[in-house]
Amino acid sequence: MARAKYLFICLLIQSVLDFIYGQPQVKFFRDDYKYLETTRSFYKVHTIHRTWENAKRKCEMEDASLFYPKDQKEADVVLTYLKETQPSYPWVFIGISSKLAKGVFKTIDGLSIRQVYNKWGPGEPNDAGGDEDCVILRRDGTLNDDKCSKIYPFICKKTLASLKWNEQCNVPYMDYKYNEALGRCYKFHLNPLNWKDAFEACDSEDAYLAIINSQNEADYLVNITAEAPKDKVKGWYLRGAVHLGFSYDPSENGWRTITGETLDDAGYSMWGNNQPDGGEDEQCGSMFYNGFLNDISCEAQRCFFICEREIELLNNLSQESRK
Ligand SMILES: *[C@@H]1O[C@H](CO)[C@@H](O)[C@H](O)[C@H]1NC(C)=O
Ligand SMILES: *[C@@H]1O[C@H](CO)[C@@H](O)[C@H](O)[C@H]1NC(C)=O
Ligand SMILES: [Ca+2]
Ligand SMILES: [Ca+2]
Ligand SMILES: [Ca+2]
Repeated sequence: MARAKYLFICLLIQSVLDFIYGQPQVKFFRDDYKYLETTRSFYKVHTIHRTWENAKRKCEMEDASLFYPKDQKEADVVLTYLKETQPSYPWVFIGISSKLAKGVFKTIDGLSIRQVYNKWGPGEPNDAGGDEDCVILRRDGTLNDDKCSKIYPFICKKTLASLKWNEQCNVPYMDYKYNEALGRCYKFHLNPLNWKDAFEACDSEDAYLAIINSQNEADYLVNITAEAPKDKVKGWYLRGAVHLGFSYDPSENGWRTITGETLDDAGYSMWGNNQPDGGEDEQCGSMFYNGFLNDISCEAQRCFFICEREIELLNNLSQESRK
């Protein structure tokens, strides 16, 4: 009896450890990426067309890379996926170019095209007009060199093997930081977006636009806002506020968190001077860098934002293992 109990506890601890340390087995990268078992990788078809260079950069921003097929098998499964999701796309940019040396086609990670999938279409590459340095993959599986400045759809790829698991926060992103006092993880996003896009960005990371539930949490958000290297981010965006997870709900005639609570019930409702002041033009929520709340436009203003994530599941498991 004692032995059986001992065995049971060992098994329980083992399964908890497997769960905690075996995280890369959890085949999750982001909500908007599709996992394909054949190649043990995640893919996202980007529907906003971009130049080759911008496509490459966009994938890097998502902690992924511009897709190119490594071999026939990968070309087949990804084209099948593309045709399922975007039946009308004739081709996509892929991560192969001859931008560095004319006529020498290399993958974005420096391999010669001969080491990967290199099934050119008839007569290609032809460097038409002397200006075709970026490669597209057509629906029929053939490659063509085309102008890098054209704007086409593209696919980003993340391999399961390259996925790093943030064990404290139980997410595959190392830039979520755990705050012990609050028992939560946060990420300060340094790419300015409007409120709606910021909401989506947090959601795709299995998190949500941060909700302030206490003065402590407000203080912490002010701290991470102060520490973020904001000055390095150039360009046009609204400085001085970060998007948070609340907005005006006309049906309730009041402000609600994205989980549906009033600000008072959530635990923090310190508005800035004269805020909210925007009326119908400002029906989404933000925080001034000093911690006071501000109403802000849902679409017109881009600014930084903070995502918050609970790590309930891991906490529950570690409580189990202590029993
Ligand atoms: C914020 O930073 C200050 C100064 O570094 C520190 O004393 C305080 O404990 C921090 N507050 C929170 C909630 O992290
Ligand atoms: C974790 O535990 C809390 C209460 O202890 C419970 O409300 C919650 O549903 C649990 N979460 C999961 C994912 O099991
Ligand atoms: Ca061509
Ligand atoms: Ca919170
Ligand atoms: Ca305002």
